[in-house]
Amino acid sequence: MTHDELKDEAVYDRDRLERHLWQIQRTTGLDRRKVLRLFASSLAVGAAGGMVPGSMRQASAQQALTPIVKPTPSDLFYTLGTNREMRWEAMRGQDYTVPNELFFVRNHTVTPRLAADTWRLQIFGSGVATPIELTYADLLDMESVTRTRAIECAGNARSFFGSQQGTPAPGTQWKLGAIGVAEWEGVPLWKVLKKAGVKQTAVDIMPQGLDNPVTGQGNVRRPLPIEKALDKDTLLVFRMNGEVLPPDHGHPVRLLVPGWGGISSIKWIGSIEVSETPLFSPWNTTQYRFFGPEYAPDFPPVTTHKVKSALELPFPATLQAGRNMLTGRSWTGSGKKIHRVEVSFDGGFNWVRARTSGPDKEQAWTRWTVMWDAMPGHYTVKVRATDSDGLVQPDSLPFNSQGYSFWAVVNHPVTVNA
Ligand SMILES: Nc1nc2c(c(=O)[nH]1)N[C@H]1C(S)=C(S)[C@@H](COP(=O)(O)O)O[C@H]1N2
Ligand SMILES: [Mo]
Repeated sequence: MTHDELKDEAVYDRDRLERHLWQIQRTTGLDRRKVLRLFASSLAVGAAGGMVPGSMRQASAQQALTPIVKPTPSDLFYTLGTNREMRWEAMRGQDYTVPNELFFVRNHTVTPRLAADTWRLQIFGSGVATPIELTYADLLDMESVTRTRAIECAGNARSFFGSQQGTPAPGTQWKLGAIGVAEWEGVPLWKVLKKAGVKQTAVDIMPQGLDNPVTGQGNVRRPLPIEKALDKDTLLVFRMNGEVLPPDHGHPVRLLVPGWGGISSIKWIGSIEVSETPLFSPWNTTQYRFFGPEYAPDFPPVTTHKVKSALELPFPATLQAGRNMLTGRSWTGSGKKIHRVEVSFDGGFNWVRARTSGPDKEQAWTRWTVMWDAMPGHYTVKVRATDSDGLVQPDSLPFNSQGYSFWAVVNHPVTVNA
């Protein structure tokens, strides 16, 4: 790195830090001094007395301690191995989208540091007329579109297979925070595939990441049927919420496959094979399929999400008795809209309608509120959404051995104090 690049990098980190601090202030209502102190203690870089790391040296010291580049303080995230789960209580009072600072991170290995100017995207295989290589500048020269869409991990809410149904599934024990909605800017993938002369006979594509290979499995890569690859909303993304795509979310370029399990949205994309014959990787054979006696015998692969809801409260939560305005969000991957949201404060006996408001964008989510006049005691609060296809969140789900797509009603424990 040259001196100037180092300086840019430091400035970039400082900018991010500023925005991050501002976000924490906003979500917690703490004053700046308290936020700084909290932040310094969460960094563990030995920056004594609430100092903010502003130099490159400190930024890299932090990186050595964590495989994730952005700060992920424990009041905004749960740490789950190489991943970070968004705490839903941090979404209360936020706008429609999740700020980049708060967006969950799901890494199979570690976040790679890739430079945009040396990045290349290779497109090749029996399904294209001519292999091509694209630079970052080539991509930015093409006409881009902006879409507000969710990315949700297929394993989101997996922990409830264990805690609610008594059948724990191995894997990251997410609660409901492995989802985020952002405004993504990118070039529709079909336009890039067209440049390579994608054939009528192509059946699958295989996008592959440039992050470190997973032991025994190679680079992260998951085949996608050509129909979904050519969908007008499947994008090669280079901006997220108006910022350059951050390192942890795929810098310089990632795929966005709306409505599908997050694994399809390959980060740090480096190549795409296009094939006239079906493609396979561990991510569509031994993983990301529904293995279980109550699923079809061919063990269907994970594709579109079902309908889900989350309360913007700590899990478990404590409230004061009296009138409480509860807030939350519901979303659907397979339907177009959220049709209805109902909440039960008595374990599912009586249900009241929540009031939805604001946008309800396709393959994103809708916000809602519900007033609860709460008496002291211990409660299980349940939220149940119905989407525009009439799909209703069930009370329980058939088990699948890898714990994908838990979309049943979640029992949210709430204590109300006098
Ligand atoms: N190259 C690469 N792409 C990847 C992953 C990965 O580890 N490496 N994780 C996938 C999974 S399982 C999910 S849920 C999403 C998470 O995206 P995010 O970290 O931006 O939230 O990225 C997907 N794309
Ligand atoms: Mo995922």
